[in-house]
Amino acid sequence: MFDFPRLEAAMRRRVPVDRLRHVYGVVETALDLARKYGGDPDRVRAAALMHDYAKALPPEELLSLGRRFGLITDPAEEENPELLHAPVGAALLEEEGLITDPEVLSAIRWHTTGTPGMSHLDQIIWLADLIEPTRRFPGVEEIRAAAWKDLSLGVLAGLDHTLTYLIRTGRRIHLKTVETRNWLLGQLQEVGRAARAPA
Ligand code: DGI
Ligand code: FE
Ligand code: FE
Repeated sequence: MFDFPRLEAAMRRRVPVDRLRHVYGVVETALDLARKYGGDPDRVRAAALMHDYAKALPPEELLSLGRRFGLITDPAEEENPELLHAPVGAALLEEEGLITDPEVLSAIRWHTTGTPGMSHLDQIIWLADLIEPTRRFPGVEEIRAAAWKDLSLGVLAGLDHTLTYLIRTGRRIHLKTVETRNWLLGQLQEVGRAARAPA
């Protein structure tokens, strides 16, 4: 279903070697998560391998491609065009005929902000991107621990970390990041998997 040698060659053309180390970390972690929580290994591998396809594009090019594909949805993208590497990457992969599978394209498209209603595969890729072995930042161990307890609790811990980081560093928050966090919190509270601490 996926031509992996062709996909790897396309990644090597577009993405520098240090970023490829992260990419292969995401592949391994995403496959580990899929072994624990389920998921089609070929789709998981394809989405993980290609998720940062547009990461090396300069900001002006991300913005112009974002405009061409109609992917600008939030002022945060003008302030930080790097946010567009996820949806632009998915659009380029589709246009170039490298990935046609809608589930894989969705996981790539939403791998930075998430989206309310994100699928199981979307969640595996979002989380693997944050916790793969080369990621080292304060708090990553807590997110890893949550990830191996419960996939969605891991994503929630990751979103909380990202939101806290964005506030601490004075950045604009993309509306999708907030919407995804609130959606996931609602889902988890509904089934009693997330508890609300007293104020
Ligand atoms: O591409 P990666 O570095 O592997 O990881 P990623 O696709 O998750 O991108 C991470 C970057 O995205 C990081 O610099 C924080 C930024 N980011 C994520 N959510 C938001 C955001 N930046 C802004 N301004 N607003 C967001 O909501
Ligand atoms: Fe990324
Ligand atoms: Fe990444």
